[in-house]
Amino acid sequence: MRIDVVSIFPEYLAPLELSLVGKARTSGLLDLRVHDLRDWTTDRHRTVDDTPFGGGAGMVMRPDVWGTALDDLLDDDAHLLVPTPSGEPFTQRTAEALAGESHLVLACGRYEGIDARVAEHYRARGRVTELSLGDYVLNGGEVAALVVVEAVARLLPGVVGNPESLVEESHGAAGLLEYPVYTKPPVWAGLEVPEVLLSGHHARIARWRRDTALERTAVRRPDLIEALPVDELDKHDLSL
Ligand code: 6GU
Repeated sequence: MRIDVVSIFPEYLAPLELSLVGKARTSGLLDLRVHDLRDWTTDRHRTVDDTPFGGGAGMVMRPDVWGTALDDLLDDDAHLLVPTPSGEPFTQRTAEALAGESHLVLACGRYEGIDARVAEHYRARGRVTELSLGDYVLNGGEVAALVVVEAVARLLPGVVGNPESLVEESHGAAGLLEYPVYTKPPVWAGLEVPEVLLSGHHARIARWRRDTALERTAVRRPDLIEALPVDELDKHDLSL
């Protein structure tokens, strides 16, 4: 997969050299390039923003600079992603869909955002998705780009060493939060690991994990319980 990230703060994307994503890059599984938007400016001050038409606080990113950059980076296969708090929710389902793409281009806005004509223009020419991480405001799209790249890259074949670790996690196919996990020592700070996990009884362990996942999801994310297809609940689930 190829990913291009465009930002006026390319240094913000430095963590993408670390850990799993960094390894995916050096091993050739991921061709990730970070670009400085100001490289596409032509004026002496390398201007990327201006005051909003209609008035109001803050500055808006100019469409002409973004247009030059995106014309260079977008090809017929590319999917343009624009992180913005007014975008559609970015979820594990979004990450799964994006992991099947061959080329993503992430346009990181700052200030009050990017002139709306940029998304409109490229939507008429190819695929464009404006994405939001959640209901809060960040200073720019860079942190969201880190999130999107990491969530997508770990789904690419070969990036996560043991693909089984992708199976039973929160927001996976079960639609539940993950069950709590424990390791050694069996007693820590006076707290014991739940006895069933030491029992070696695989069916009881599976049942306990399902029950705790359901309980925790009901308390923390009742919206996810509401969204569960009733036919995916078994008799024991319904007794909880
Ligand atoms: Cl994608 N961008 C910004 N600037 N703020 C956000 C966001 C994105 N998602 C949640 N808040």
